[in-house]
Amino acid sequence: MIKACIFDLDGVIVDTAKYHYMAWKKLADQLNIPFNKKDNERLKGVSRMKSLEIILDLGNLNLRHEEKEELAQKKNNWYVEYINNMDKNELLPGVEEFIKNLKRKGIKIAIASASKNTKLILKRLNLEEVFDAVIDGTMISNAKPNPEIFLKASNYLNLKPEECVVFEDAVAGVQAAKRAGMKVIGVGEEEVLKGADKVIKNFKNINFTLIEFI
Ligand code: G16
Ligand code: MG
Repeated sequence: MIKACIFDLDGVIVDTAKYHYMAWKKLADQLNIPFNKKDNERLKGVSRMKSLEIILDLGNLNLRHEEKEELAQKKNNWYVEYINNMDKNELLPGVEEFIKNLKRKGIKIAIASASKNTKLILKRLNLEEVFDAVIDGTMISNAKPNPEIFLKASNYLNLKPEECVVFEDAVAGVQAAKRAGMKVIGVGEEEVLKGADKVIKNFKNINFTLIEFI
């Protein structure tokens, strides 16, 4: 029986992907590296440093660790500026209602996000107090597709992996959830999220039966 829903943040609860893209694009332009929306798809669910390495690869640029740290920091400063202007209106369609519904039914809810800015984002969305567990990029040593983040979440909730269902928009996240032994509902395109047990476009008109019969 499903007792908890574990949500990825970027791309599931809120569309921060567009702000990540704006900040990475600004950095890529400064470095004269061609970078477009299609390249950006490869950055979803991936850590900050790994994202930078993908961009540097596109420009065949090899930098020292300290230089990379500096660039990652620069990108993050721009990103934080963007998300500081974000509010509840940027929640993805149907999310708030779905979460309320789960709470009413006594289902635990958690966040498992690679982002080190998770706390700030939840604050901007007025959702700091809503989740029973928040596991973010500052609390893990292995990024998705490693299952660590999801296992930490179920552990924190005192539940077995098979009692949890994960909502993910990234391929790496779907793999991580599967490796954790959890059911996964993909949020996005069916062709992209093939490994998921089920795929939904978004949370509009989605109700509790979705997790009851998975
Ligand atoms: C998110 C995004 C990624 C981003 C990562 C790290 O993960 O999908 O694109 O690179 O967080 O973010 P930050 O630079 O804020 O630490 P998720 O797991 O919420 O999809
Ligand atoms: Mg995501």
